[in-house]
Amino acid sequence: QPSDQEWKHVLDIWAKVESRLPEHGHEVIIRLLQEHPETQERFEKFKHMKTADEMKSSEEMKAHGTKVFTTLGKILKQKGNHAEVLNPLAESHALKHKIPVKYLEFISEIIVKVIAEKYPEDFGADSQAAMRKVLELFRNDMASKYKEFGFQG
Ligand code: CLN
Repeated sequence: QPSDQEWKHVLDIWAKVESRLPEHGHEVIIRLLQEHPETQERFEKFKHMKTADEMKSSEEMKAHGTKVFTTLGKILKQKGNHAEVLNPLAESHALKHKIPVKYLEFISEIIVKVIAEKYPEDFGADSQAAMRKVLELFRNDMASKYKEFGFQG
């Protein structure tokens, strides 16, 4: 379990992320689809897109990035007591969207990378490690819900 200090690192950097949440969420989605093209196939509404420029100018993709980051922020702020937000997310990602846990690992790494690029002064090694740990907790809890739903992920 992450310590109080680790949660503080995570929530301090997240407060900065929130100053430009739609932009950062959008960028994470674009980078995910570019670096892991297999993830693009899971999105009916994005799989036809061919170039990064098309993705950058897509308001629909920005809206999706906003949704993802808003939900992630809600989860982080629960400091581990996140079942109420996480359970419905696990259900939709397992049963409806069929998202392997591996893809959650992909997006976690990209989240850390993008934040590190945007806030190099405020997201040092300790904060990065704390964010990785908290995202791992999120994935582990998603994975155990997946099992309950009978999705191997
Ligand atoms: Fe996701 C929809 C939050 C990672 C694929 N995702 C949603 C919705 C979120 C949300 C809120 C709308 C409500 C719902 O369906 O439920 N996603 C998150 C969060 C994370 C996340 C938070 C992790 C930080 N999602 C993922 C990926 C995966 C994926 C691991 C593929 C690559 S990243 N998510 C989807 C898809 C939808 C969705 C396919 C449905 C999109 C649509 O057609 O509207």
